[in-house]
Amino acid sequence: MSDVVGYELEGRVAVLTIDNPPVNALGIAVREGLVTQIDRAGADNSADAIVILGAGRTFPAGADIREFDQPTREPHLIAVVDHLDTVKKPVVAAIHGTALGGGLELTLGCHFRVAAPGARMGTPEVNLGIFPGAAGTQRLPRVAGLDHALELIVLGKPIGAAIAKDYGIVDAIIEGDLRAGAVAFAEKIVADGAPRAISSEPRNGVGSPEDHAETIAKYRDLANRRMRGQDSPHQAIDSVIDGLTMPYPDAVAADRKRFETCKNSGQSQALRYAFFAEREVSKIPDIGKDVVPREIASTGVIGAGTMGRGIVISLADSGFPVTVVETSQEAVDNGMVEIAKTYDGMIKRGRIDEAEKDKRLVRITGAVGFAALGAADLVIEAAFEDLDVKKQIFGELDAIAKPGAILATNTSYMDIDAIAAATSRPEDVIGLHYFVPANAMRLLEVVRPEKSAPDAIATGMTLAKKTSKIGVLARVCHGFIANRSRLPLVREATFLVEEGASPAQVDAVLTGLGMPMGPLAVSDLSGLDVSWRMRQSLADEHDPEERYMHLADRMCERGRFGIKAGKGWYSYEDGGSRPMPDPETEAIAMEVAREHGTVRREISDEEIRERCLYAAINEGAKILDEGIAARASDIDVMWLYGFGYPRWRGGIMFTADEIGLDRIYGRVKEFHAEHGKLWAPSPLLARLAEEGSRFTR
Ligand code: 3H9
Repeated sequence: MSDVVGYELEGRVAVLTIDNPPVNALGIAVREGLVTQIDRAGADNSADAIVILGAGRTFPAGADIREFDQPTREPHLIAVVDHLDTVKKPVVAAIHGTALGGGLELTLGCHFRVAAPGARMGTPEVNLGIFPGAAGTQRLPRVAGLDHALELIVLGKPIGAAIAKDYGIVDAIIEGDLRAGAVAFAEKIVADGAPRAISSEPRNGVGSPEDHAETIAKYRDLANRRMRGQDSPHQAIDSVIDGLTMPYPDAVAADRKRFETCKNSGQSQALRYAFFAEREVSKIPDIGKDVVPREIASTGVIGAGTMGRGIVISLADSGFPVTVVETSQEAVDNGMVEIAKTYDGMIKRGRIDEAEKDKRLVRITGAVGFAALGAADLVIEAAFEDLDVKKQIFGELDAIAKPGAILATNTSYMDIDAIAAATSRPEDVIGLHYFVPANAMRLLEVVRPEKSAPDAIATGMTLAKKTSKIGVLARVCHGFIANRSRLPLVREATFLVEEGASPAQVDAVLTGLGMPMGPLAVSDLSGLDVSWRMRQSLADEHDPEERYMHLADRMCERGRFGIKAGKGWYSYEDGGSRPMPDPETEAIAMEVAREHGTVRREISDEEIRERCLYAAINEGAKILDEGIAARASDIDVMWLYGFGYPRWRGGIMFTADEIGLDRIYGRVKEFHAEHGKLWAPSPLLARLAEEGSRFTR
């Protein structure tokens, strides 16, 4: 009857089991199978009630997102959900795992819902640029009330079974065997003659938009603040409002049109792309599932500076014992005090309690000298960015680390092959490039040196997962994927200021694209001296034919290191962090322009957008072409998680595809002619543009 929806009788209850691994997505075969088996159960004289559940790890986790690129095939999920209203026997959804999106909407069509204690449910559609499009925006408010429904629909965060019961979404939580419990629940409904609860029929009316004005305004405001620039939360709210002003069938019909518009929007395409990019990133073409990551039972971190401490906290938060070493007891003590302060901050924000802080602190041991790292399975070096220092550290580590330990460096741009060569075991050396603050930022760039063993790399990627991070693999080059692809954007931003734009204009163009902060405000925050030091260390390698960031150097020479100095690209009053335009920046820019023959002029927002973005895209193309990144989407994941690039734009490489590579290539060639060598077009960009092709699939 159906390959993907099973039918069995348990006593006088028909049990329909959706079996469509991995997440029982509600693709066309499942929708057809459900209608067939629901009708069969309706007509089956041996069945008095119906239970719908999911096989394997979960109740359906939503519609099949892969189908969204094709025209919808009937039966639409709305039709399946609405069909349940007509079934005369009680239908019970038995939820385990994650009933998300269309999965939760399917349960709302059922007359009763029971759940395993660990089940989670929600409507995360806004994260895909859509909204619950199978009548969820109509039925959820009727079941859970408008406030709870908007919370789920607009914020897109799943809730656990206990909260779902409080909200009235779940009728009972079943301890123990869910299937048996659901069948017993259905039998009791039949025995009690309990009426079917049909969620398209409002029990106490739904109220008017005026009745709910305050609640609606609250969620509009939350959507604006938490999902800036994103359309779908507002479409979701409009759809909920339709349900307050129209009869159910009309509201659902309006929803369907609205849903199609959302689904076909550029934002939704970008968000769906990001969803799959994020899952693709852990697949390494030449390291298969047969490569077993090494066991990590204990860890060590070298350095208790800002970065080292963040790494220590990240490890301890995920349950790893960690030894942090410094060169003096004073440095160890300072580090431990700062770590405790970070936990106090988490307590203040309500993220953890005192007991949890103590639990995490117990996992952290401070020590002086490397000898304490002899038992660690993984050591992460977070020392000063100096190649000689790092080589020396790795030489010493080599002498004390146990055989098979992973020796990782947190360098953000250095030659890890050279660092690995300082040991007798380069196969154990990898890069683990964290982003500040390391305990909070979700990106982890796992760097793969030439001689690293596949299981060492697999261990790095697994560590990312175990510490709730997104691991993205990069090969060795200066700056790896993240910093190498971002540098050209920052470089152009500073050149544009030299040429006549104000920092505020440059930053406004980039925040206008949806980035949370402009590049110059970010430089002020992280400190202009960081990249100044890097430029100084690379002074010997600078190609005189390449334009140089004289202005950024000059800012540092004048002590304008950013927020910590009270002045950088902007000035900051009274130790605050609110950027204020500073005429001195313009005066310095004019001075540098004069010295280097730069003609200052009025610069359009369009030029700022193109130069900053296209410079990064051109570099991204080179990174891809050289095999530093395995796929264009890996570069995009870096930008989403490392630099706050708006998810609804997919990432820089996806944005490039949407703009059109021929247009970008054309502009890159023009900028090359105008600004010289740094703009040399990527051969890959040239080829794909000529073929009319894309970076991403
Ligand atoms: C929706 O429902 C619209 C409706 O309102 C209206 C319709 C008309 N479709 O994440 P994982 C794949 S929109 C297709 O690694 P986990 C995923 O790509 C949907 N494929 O596992 C991966 O494939 P592969 C609303 C999907 O345990 C594999 O399953 N629902 C879907 O870490 C395993 O995934 C959502 O937005 C899907 N819906 O997390 C929920 N979901 O192995 C989206 C997953 O080839 N899903 N796959 O790489 C999730 O949040 C997580 O996958 C979940 C499991 C929490 C379920």
